[in-house]
Amino acid sequence: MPAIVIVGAQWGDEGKGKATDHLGDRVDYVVKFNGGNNAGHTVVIGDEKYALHLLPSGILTAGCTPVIGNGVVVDLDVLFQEIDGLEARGIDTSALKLSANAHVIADYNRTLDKVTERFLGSRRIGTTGRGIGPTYADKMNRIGIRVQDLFDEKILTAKVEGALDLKGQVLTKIYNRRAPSVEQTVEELLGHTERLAPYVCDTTLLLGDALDRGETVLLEAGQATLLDVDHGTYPFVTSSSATAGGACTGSGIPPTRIDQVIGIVKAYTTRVGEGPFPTELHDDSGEFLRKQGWEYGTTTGRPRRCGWFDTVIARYAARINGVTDFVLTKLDVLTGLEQVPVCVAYEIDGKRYDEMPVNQTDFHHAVPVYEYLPGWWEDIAEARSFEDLPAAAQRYVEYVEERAGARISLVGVGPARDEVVVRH
Ligand code: 2SA
Ligand code: GDP
Ligand code: MG
Repeated sequence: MPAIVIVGAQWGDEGKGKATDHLGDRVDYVVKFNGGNNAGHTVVIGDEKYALHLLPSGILTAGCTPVIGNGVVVDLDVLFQEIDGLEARGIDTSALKLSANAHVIADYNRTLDKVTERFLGSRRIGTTGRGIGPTYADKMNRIGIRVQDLFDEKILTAKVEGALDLKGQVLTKIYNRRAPSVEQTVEELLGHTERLAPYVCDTTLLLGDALDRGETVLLEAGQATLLDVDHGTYPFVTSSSATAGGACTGSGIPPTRIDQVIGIVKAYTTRVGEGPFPTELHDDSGEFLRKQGWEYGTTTGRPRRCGWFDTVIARYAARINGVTDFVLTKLDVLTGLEQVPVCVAYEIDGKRYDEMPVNQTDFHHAVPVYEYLPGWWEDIAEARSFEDLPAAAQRYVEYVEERAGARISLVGVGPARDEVVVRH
């Protein structure tokens, strides 16, 4: 099994961390290929709960090499805080590898992220405020700072000067904020160089060689399909490529080497931040899902918006990512409902849509068309085979599978590592 991609198939927080961890002992490398410390992946091992932001979930599996790919934006303070936090809990992080081409989140970009959101007011995106968008904008604008720049003070100074020429003006003249000096920024970044050195390498070469030896590489997406900068609900998206295509550009692994794409879907839907969400619930049912599923941001603690499962979105994600298998998580959260609505299509201005409308404005007006499936009351946390699930829960899984466009290989019935039903 050369290279496997894991992607979020909704708006994030589907349980990618747990799915990656589940595959952990069967893979040799786990690669984070997009995003940064906006991500929050939770892994529960026994009584221990880990919330990972910048480090790939594979860091928790002994013998697996965790890799931060070129497509990631790295906050160096957060990187070392996370490493120190895990080391203090007895996790060996020394195998970590970091791409020399990954971009670094500078202080001014964290500030810009926050002030831009305030400036946008009602048009805000609802970002995590971690400086992600401005750092990717610098990358595209060719004024970004890369990890390798930290090893040459002259180059670093020239790059920071170039970036601050532009961004310092924006901060002071538009947002009325104090811009940091070039010296201050350079000094702050250089402060990390010595500790950073052992981790930095050409990760494309490392991964290419590993694949040539027949080793298995798991590429783990941050965020999700509907938050992808190209395929998501733009502009209410993150600023990176969170879909399977992004796994190639963000790691340097070519498409021809990828042979499995696993889409993670939650048994219902959540979204954090602004933007359209057709099946969102504003009533007691939404509160029920938030409470039962403990739907609060892993990074910011924000309450997540909750709604029913949307098969239109699942089909879209299957198509955009070439999903070969779905993992359906949090089925246990639906226990105790009389009936479970599933969105099968949208009605937009009197017309039925079975696929995502191309026009974003239409998507904002989409009214879900629901089918209602019978619910179940039995506790399913102990189920380990499909037959252990109550008939209504089995029906729910099969119904979603029929409409989502790929088989459901694994079903999550609780947060812990072993709380899964393996189907294929
Ligand atoms: P950003 O900060 O520029 O990436 O924000 C842009 C949009 O992307 C959304 N986004 C996320 N959505 C779900 N989960 C994310 N990670 C954390 C989690 C979020 C948290 O695991 O819970 O703790 O709040 C994540 N990261 C980015 C974001 O909400 C914006 O809509
Ligand atoms: P990610 O960003 O996709 O990795 O997801 P998050 O970690 O942000 O959010 C998923 C949450 O659901 C975490 O708190 C997980 O521990 C939890 N979780 C994952 N799978 C299951 C499941 O099958 N059942 C339940 N009850 N919780 C789950
Ligand atoms: Mg998350």
